[in-house]
Amino acid sequence: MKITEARVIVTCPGRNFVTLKILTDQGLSGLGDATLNGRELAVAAYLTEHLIPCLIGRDAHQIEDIWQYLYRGAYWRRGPVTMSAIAAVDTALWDLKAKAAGMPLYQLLGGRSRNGVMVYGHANGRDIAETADEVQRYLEMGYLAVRAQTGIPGMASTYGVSGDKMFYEPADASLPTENLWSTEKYLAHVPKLFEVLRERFGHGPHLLHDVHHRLTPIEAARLGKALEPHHLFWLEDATPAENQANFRLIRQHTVTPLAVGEVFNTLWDCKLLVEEQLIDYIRTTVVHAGGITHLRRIADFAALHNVRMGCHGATDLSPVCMGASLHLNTAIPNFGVQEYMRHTAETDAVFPHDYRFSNGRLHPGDTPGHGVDIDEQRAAQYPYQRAFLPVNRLEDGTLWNW
Ligand code: GCO
Ligand code: MG
Repeated sequence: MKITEARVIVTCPGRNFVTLKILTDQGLSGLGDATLNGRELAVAAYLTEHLIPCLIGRDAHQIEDIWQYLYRGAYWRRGPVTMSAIAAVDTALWDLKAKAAGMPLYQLLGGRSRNGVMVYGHANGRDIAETADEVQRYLEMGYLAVRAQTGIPGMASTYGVSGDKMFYEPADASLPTENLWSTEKYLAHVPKLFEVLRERFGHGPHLLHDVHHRLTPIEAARLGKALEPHHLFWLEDATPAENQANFRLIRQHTVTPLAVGEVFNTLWDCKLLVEEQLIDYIRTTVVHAGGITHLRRIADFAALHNVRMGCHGATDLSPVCMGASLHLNTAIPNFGVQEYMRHTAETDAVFPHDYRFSNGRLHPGDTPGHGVDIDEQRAAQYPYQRAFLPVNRLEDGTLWNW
């Protein structure tokens, strides 16, 4: 099955998405997500200028060899732009192989290990009462796991809280907006949120929280300890993880489970975290960590160390990534949970897909491939619009982690 053509489709049905479509001499085509929030055109150019010319004429079945060619062969390794572009090629090739085999992708990855993929939704409110009402709304929709974020008294904005509820979108301006951050106000408030949630909903539902990289290791340890009575499913990105050894300090102080990795691109970014069992869930994704081929390698390595997968699934990862992720999550032994921020109706119409939500779980369909398509005519109606994620400053003006 020879690759005859490949093209990059950039579309903005409410937010930007970059999609790679690979075509073959057998008349089959495959799709891969290449979206990198706020840096979309860098990945599009990497694909168009540097990867697609190397793909034409190759055998689409040689997924591993093509992966190695694009990774080792580039000499310059890793990084979000490179790995998202490689991921798009890899995902499209797995889609093609599964279509050629006439099977849903999870069959090629080892078959079903479970009946559905548990997902968590995002509840957010301006204050604790509003967040608690939002958690209730998710539980009524059948969710088994909910992430809860709340506004902090004395702070104009904080990560994860917005006027939009179901379709929250952080990339909100054509230049980065500037937010202000106070660690002390945040640390004083968040444990109260989970106290209220456990009082109201009991210990049945899984509750999660995302710190979004804003604490130092010792502050993260303090928060983890304060949250212990409320039994979180996980505390996410408690501190930045460029220095993986930072997590040793958090781990020494708390048994609150830890999740990290949505900004990681390769196994090397999480090797120490996994090997030393400093985390419980690894959040790398199909699109940002080198596709199905590399994410499966991360999942297998994690399985050896009792770390489970908890893939990132914000709205800036397209339905193509979600479809592929669901197939992997269906097959691997060490699945934990999948994040699920719902896409808007406009996005769903551009990317028709066969996965379905029921009873707190997403279910991949049985159409051959990963089950997600693109309506190119519809996509063409939504031209690219530059959009940035915000930046964050401490109250004295120091630039901080957003
Ligand atoms: C999450 C994430 C996202 C990111 C976003 C950045 O846990 O869902 O932290 O909301 O902020 O993906 O592009
Ligand atoms: Mg996160």
